[in-house]
Amino acid sequence: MTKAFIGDKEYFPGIGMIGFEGKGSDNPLAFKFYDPDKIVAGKTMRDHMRFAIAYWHSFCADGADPFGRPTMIFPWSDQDPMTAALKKADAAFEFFTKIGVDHYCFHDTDVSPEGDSVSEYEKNFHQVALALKERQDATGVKLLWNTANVFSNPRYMNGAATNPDFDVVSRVAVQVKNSLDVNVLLGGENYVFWGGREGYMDLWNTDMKIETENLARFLTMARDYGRKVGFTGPFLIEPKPMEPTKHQYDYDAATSIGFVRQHGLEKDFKINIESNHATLAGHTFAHDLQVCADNGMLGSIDANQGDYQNGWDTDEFPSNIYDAVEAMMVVLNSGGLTTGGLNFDAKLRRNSTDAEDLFLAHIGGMDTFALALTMADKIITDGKISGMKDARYDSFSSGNGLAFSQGKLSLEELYAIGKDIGEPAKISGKQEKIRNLVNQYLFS
Ligand code: XLS
Ligand code: NI
Ligand code: NI
Repeated sequence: MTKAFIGDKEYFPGIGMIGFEGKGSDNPLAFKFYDPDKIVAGKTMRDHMRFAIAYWHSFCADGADPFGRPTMIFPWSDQDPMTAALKKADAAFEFFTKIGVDHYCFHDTDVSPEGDSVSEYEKNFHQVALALKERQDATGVKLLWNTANVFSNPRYMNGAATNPDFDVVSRVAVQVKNSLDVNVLLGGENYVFWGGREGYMDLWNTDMKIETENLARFLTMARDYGRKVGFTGPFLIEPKPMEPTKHQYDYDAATSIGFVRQHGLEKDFKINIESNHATLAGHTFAHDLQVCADNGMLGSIDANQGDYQNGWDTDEFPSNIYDAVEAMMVVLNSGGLTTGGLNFDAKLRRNSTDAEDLFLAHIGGMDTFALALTMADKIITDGKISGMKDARYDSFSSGNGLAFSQGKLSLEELYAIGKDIGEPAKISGKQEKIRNLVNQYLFS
């Protein structure tokens, strides 16, 4: 592409390509830590991060909240919904290019008008998909994942694949089949299921067994169809414990992995961890990532952060370095993201209304993770902390401990050893020492 925008109109005038200027720069529209071609731990920063932009937050969320009307007037809006969709696509690809991110993610209804009938929905979606393909080809930007929005339309008020009404379940298939077709057309690297209404508001009117079995059946059908039409990447489940429903079936990483295994889907499914969903479930971001990594199920990441005071899914842009360092430790230690990426599932605050705010928000998020990558690499390479952690488990690498970990001891044998040992020596966990070391790595 010779110019930084598509079509005839520039939607972010006055903002050029965002470059790396280093930590001494006082230019707000430049990266301080994200240097895309810099090699860290054997790969470029760009390849480690695989950053993606979330279409829904960046180009659809207009600042409205339950207490107030939209605050953002988009220059790509238009009376005609299809014209608006194409203008929005131009604005989106201009943004991807200027911010220098290689991937994006979308729901069907973010990119294309739903229309008044199934056939209109399909016609619109496929027309927009071809337009997206053209823009992908022109810019080199790729689809990290897409998904179907089966939670906003009123027809999904009682659930999507878990709806008690079969007619609604069949309508979910309309959106998911089309979304898989479009994924294949656009070369999507993953396909996501977020169960935004797959749960319940009240157990008194809910048959959990039927609902969860229907969900598993639906996911199996989607897997089979995806494979049939040539989708080779992983299907991703994105856990979230609640909101919009009181209880969502894909509660957290451990629950979702158990569900996937229970239904024999573990070869095709992995998990997409969103930081703010992990914290909503009462975990840390790193906890849910580690659960996935330990199970070989870490698919992709929705990078954002919540508010520590209210805990909701506030979807803020990530700026917390400690959380990001812990996350990047898990990513690096588990061999890195392969088909996944770091998708900024984050939105501007309602009162962030300048055109440059979308750039500033992403620059901050990208710099946070770039800095975190560098720090995590330093901590891992130095090895002090992992040495201390490993030493805590030394007793399982020889003698009776080794026999135990190899499954060679019966309870009676373990009992005899315990009886012989009597009172074990006290061994400090050294938590404070390790935390102090972390600060030394981060700030010296
Ligand atoms: C909402 C979810 C959603 C998914 C995609 O909380 O994070 O945005 O990522 O449907
Ligand atoms: Ni998400
Ligand atoms: Ni979310």
